[in-house]
Amino acid sequence: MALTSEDFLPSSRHYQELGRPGRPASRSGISHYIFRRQFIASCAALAIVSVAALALLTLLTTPAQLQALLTIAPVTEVEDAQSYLLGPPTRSFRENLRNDTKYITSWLNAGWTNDVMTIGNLLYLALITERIPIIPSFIPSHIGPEAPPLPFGHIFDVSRLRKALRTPVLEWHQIKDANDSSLDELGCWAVWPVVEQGAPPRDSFLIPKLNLDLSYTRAPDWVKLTPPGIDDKHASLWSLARLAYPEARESAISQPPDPSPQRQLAIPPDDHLLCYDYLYYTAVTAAWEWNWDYSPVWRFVGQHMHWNATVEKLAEELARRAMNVPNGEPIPPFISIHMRHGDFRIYCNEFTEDQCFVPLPAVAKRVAEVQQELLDKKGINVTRVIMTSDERDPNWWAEVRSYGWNWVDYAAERTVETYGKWYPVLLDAILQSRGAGFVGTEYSTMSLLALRRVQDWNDGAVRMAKWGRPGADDH
Ligand SMILES: Nc1nc2c(ncn2[C@@H]2O[C@H](COP(=O)(O)OP(=O)(O)O)[C@@H](O)[C@H]2O)c(=O)[nH]1
Ligand SMILES: *[C@@H]1O[C@H](CO)[C@@H](O)[C@H](O)[C@H]1NC(C)=O
Ligand SMILES: *[C@@H]1O[C@H](CO)[C@@H](O)[C@H](O)[C@H]1NC(C)=O
Ligand SMILES: *[C@@H]1O[C@H](CO)[C@@H](O)[C@H](O)[C@H]1NC(C)=O
Ligand SMILES: *[C@@H]1O[C@H](CO)[C@@H](O)[C@H](O)[C@H]1NC(C)=O
Repeated sequence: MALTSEDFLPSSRHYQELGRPGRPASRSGISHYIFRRQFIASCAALAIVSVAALALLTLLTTPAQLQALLTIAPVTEVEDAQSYLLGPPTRSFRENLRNDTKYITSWLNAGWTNDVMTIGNLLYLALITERIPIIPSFIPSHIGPEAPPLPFGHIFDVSRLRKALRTPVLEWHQIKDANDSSLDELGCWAVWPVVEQGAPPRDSFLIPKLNLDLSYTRAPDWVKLTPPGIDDKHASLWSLARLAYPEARESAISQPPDPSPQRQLAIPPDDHLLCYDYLYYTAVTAAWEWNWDYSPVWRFVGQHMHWNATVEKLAEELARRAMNVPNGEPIPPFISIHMRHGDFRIYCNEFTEDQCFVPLPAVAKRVAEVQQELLDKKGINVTRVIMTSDERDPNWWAEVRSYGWNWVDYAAERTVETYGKWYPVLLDAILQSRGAGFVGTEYSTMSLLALRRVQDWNDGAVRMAKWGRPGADDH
């Protein structure tokens, strides 16, 4: 979801030291996890001793016998998410939580990329609070409300993420059966009323979908990232983490909880399943932190959120067809572009769209810069270009064609009919991330994440084009 214009202005204030999330190490499910790791390590040690013993046996056995003995499956890390729950999805989420494990969750309420970042923030908070994250499904906003919720693991590779973060990662649909559910009451912290003065707790379509009756307690004022009086909506992730521990929690519960909308229950914030209304506007050191390469959430979480291989394969097929690359031939390196139009029109003020959005000649200039940088730094001559955009005007796309650039024609591919309404945006995000270079649209988080991915995953050359008035990108 688009932000208001002033939301775009990054704050230059840095109030806290840069934090590093500790390796999870506590009682609760994470120690359970570590216990399992130690157990596995012991097994591995045992296996090594056994192999050594086997080496001695070589003197006594035939090569064929030895071969058979050595091809026993290797010891691998246990990654069964279910072991952090009591079983398959239950009617009430509480029936499924382990009593020796602490969890953390939050909700979503924006465009898809904003929601991806919110989940990144939630995972970072899970690391620094030593709790097991329960990730909500994505809910549609820009793509139409009739699209079903999209599970996180459908688009991201959860098992790879879990290994990189060294912590279990759970999803709501694994815990509560959305088809056969009972109303669950839950006490949560309300952060939004603190940072957005006077606002109610941030709502989310997820609440009715998960059949929850939430009672909110206003978080203390000290969760705000910047001092009172500074107009900024961000909460500090490390301050929010304080609420996960008894001492800060005790003193923070000063106000009575608001009654829940359905059963009118006033419930203090849950400590078993810690929950916050909304974590999009959060940061460690400074507002709009994902804008910079040092972003702690990007470094410790976001960069490990790789694509689900099934969807990534589909994106590769589409890229191949878009660039007319025959099957069997490798996909040549390309420069990806994201030109964000759509609801960004509301920021154009008195300017017409032609005057406001990045004109294609300016985009072409950025593409040429990226090409030159790739040639200088890596000695590769990247001539292929793939455009992605939410623009629907066929005249604009015809102009794109005149530059010799390609794009995926989702209508011709019948992508929505075959895979559903989520897929064009998911596939476009994957295509953007696969560029050897990338040109994005300033202030778009979809562009921002593509930039981070191309920079860090592909060691690519990246540019953001400016817009909002005639000549905005002149340089
Ligand atoms: N398929 C497709 N959808 C887009 C594109 N750009 C924007 N959208 C849609 O508009 C939404 C924008 O919201 P968000 O992802 O939060 O990014 P932001 O608003 O640009 O910061 C996306 O999630 C898509 O639904 C694009 O290039 N391709
Ligand atoms: C925790 O749950 C286990 C079963 O899952 C049960 O045996 C045990 O009594 C419970 N402990 C507490 C303190 O409730
Ligand atoms: C990718 O998503 C599919 C569902 O489309 C799922 O079955 C599969 O397990 C996921 N793969 C990974 C590695 O998460
Ligand atoms: C819920 O119902 C839908 C459609 O009937 C089905 O596809 C889905 O697998 C069900 N989910 C669970 C958790 O049983
Ligand atoms: C890059 O490739 C294009 C098309 O093949 C060619 O016209 C151009 O001269 C090449 N540039 C360099 C620097 O090699």
